[in-house]
Amino acid sequence: VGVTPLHPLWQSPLTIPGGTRQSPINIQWRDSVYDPFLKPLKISYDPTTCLHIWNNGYSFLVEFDDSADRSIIVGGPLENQYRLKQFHFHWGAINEWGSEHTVDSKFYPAELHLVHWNAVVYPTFEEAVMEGNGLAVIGVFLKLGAHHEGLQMLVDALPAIKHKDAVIEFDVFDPSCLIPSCPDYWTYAGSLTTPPLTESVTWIIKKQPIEVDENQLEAFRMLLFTSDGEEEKRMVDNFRPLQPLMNRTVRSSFQ
Ligand code: BO1
Ligand code: ZN
Repeated sequence: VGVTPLHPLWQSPLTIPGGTRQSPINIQWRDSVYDPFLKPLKISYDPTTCLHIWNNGYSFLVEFDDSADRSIIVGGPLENQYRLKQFHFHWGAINEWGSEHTVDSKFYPAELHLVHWNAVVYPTFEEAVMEGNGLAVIGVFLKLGAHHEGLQMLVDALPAIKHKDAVIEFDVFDPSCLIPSCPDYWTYAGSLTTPPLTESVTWIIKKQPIEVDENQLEAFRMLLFTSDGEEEKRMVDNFRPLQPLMNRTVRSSFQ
């Protein structure tokens, strides 16, 4: 009685013993260090590698065919090219919070994660997840503002995947429409923000947020954590708490 039940995903450990590069973090703008050697991030996505959209009981994921180098990123802080595997979002019950990362302790109402893996060095995504340079995730903040035409393509699909484990075909989508035009980013060495929480992620956090409207955020909040037939629980507040920076530097691509 009076105890918040733990989401099934978090029945595995909440922390990694001895973890030194956990995510998410607060990005303190004044403490980030401009690195003039950081290259611009080059994004090249093939819209036909998009496969489907599904409710995995924690977020909604749009997954891509990653069997070849068709949707890739290169440059930025990365030494190799990385392949797009999936993207998903984290969001709050209300507009005052919902993002995983914060900037100067400010939360945004939602955050997009585009998850890529290092197929130059590792044979599979599962192997890349275990290695320090295995993954690269682009983070994009969502703020309240204008209607987002590209996001609406996804929003229109959400009623069909309201329940956990629902999946529908979604075979053409170019996620570059969700990435802000400003090239500026922060980068740091971190981890996955859900179990297995492995310290395998080069985070690339875009400085400029994208604007979405209230109806679009409300559509996210209509999704359910629960399967068809279970007592309905709204999918909201699916973000991990902030983690200590420890002995890390956040670098910026801009002055
Ligand atoms: S995140 O971007 O740090 N929020 C994040 C967190 C967890 C995963 C990915 C990104 N987990 C991985 C699992 C794999 C699974 C894949 C699904 O997501 O470790 O087992 O195949 O795309
Ligand atoms: Zn995420």
